[in-house]
Amino acid sequence: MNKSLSPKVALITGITGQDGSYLAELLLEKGYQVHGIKRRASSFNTQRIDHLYQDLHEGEVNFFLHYGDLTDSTNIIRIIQEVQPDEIYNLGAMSHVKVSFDSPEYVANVDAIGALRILEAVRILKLEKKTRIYQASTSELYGGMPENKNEKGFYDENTPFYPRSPYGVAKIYGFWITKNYREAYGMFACNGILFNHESPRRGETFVTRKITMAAAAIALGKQDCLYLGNLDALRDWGHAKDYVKAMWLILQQEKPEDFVIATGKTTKVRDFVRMAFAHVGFHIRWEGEGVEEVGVLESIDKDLYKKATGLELAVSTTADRQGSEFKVQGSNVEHRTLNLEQELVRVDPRYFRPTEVDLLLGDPTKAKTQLGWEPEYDLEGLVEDMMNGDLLELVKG
Ligand code: NDP
Ligand code: GDR
Repeated sequence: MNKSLSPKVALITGITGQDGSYLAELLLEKGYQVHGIKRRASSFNTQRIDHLYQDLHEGEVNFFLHYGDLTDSTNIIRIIQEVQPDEIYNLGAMSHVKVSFDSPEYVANVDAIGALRILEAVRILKLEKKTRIYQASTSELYGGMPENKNEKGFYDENTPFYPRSPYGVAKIYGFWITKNYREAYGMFACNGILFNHESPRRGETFVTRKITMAAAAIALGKQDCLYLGNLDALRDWGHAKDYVKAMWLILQQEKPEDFVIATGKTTKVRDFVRMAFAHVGFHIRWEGEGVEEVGVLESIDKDLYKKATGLELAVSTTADRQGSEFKVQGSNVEHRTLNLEQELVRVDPRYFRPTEVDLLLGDPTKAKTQLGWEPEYDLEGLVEDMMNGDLLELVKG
C-alpha cells in the first residue's frame, strides 16, 4: 500500500500481548496506521512492542498507543471515536485458563463484556458500515469433549461448545455476542477460533514457554528442575506469527464469517518437554506414575549441546556413565553442574486445573480453502524458535 495515500487504520486491544505485538508488526508492514490500547501498569508492560515505538516529534508516525482498559466503556468509546478505525482486533483478555478459576468475575468483565463494549461502541458511534471487527475466540470453547468431535476426529466450525473454565465460559459470550451483532445489525464482525499458538514472546506461565525457559536454564546449569501439572494434556500447537496472518485474512473477506485456525496435529505436554530438551541434546526418560512421575536425564549428546548453546560440556568425573557430573563451561553462574539420572521434571499437583481440557485438535480446512491460509512453522520449527530465543536470553544475560 502507498503510505502517502491515506492508509487503512487498525485498532488493536491487547497490543502489548504475544499476538498483539506480532499483529502490529504485520499491519505496519502492510502499510496500516496502527493504534493500540495499553493498560497503565506500575512497571513497564510494553517490552514486546518497544521496537515499534516511533517518536511523535520525529517525522511521519504510524504507530500510536492509547491508555485504556476493556473494563471501561467510556474510554473504549472515546478511543474508537478518535481513531475511527477501519479494523478493530479485539485481542485484549485475561488469557490464562488456570488463573481464570481464581478471578472468574474479572475474567467475565474483560473477556465477555469487554467484547460487548467494543461492538456497542462501534454501534453507538454509527461506524457499523466502516469498521470491521475481529474477536479473539478460542479452542477453549470446545472444552475437549470427545463426543463432540467431527467424524474425522477434529473440532471444526460446526462442533458444539462445552467450555471447561471461567475463561472458556467468558469467551463463549464473546463468541456469541460477536455473531449476534453480525446477524442483528449487519456488522462485519468475525470470530477466529484459534487453537493454541506460541512463540518466543509467549507469556512465561503458559506451558510451552515455561518448558522452553526451563530447558534452556537447566541446560546452562542455572536451574535444577521443572515442575509441571498434567503431562498428558494434548494440544494443537502452532506459531503465533502464522496465526496473526489468519486474523488479518479473516477481515479481508467479502463476507463476515467465523474460522477455525489450527495445525490439525496434536501433541502431549510430555512430548513437548522431550522435544525442548532434545534441542540441547538432552534425552529424557519418564519414570513412575501420576504425581510420582519424573523426567530423568538419561544421556546427553554433547555435539547437539554445543550446537544449541555454543558452550562446551566438560565431564568432570572419569566417564559419562550413570551419575557422571558435567560442568557447563562459560556459563556465568555459580551453580554449573549437571548429573546423569538427575530428575529434570517433576509433577506438582498445584498446576492441575479443577476441570481440564484433555484434548484439542482443530480442523483448519475452511481456513486453508477459503482464506488460502498456510502456516510456515511446524512443531519442530516452533520448538527450535522458542528454544533459541530462551537460550540467547540466558547466554546474553
Ligand atoms: P496475552 O495474555 O499475551 O495478551 C493479552 C493482552 O490483553 C495483553 O496485552 C494484556 O495487557 C491485555 N489485557 C489484559 N487485560 C486487559 C484489560 N482489562 N483491558 C485491556 N487489555 C487487557 O494473550 P495472547 O496474545 O496469547 O492472546 C491474544 C488473545 O487471543 C486473547 O484474547 C486470548 O484469550 C486469545 N487466544 C489466545 C490463544 C493463544 O494460544 N495464544 C488461542 C486462542 C485465543 P497487559 O500486557 O497489560 O497484561
Ligand atoms: P491453555 O494453555 O490452557 O491451553 O490455554 P496452557 O499453556 O496454560 O496449558 C496447556 C496445557 O498444559 C497443561 N499444563 C500446564 N499448563 C501451565 N500453564 N503450566 C503448567 O505447569 C502445566 N503443566 C501442564 C495444562 O493443564 C493444559 O492442559 C491457552 C491460552 O493461551 C488461552 O488464552 C487460549 O485460549 C488457549 O490456549 C487456546
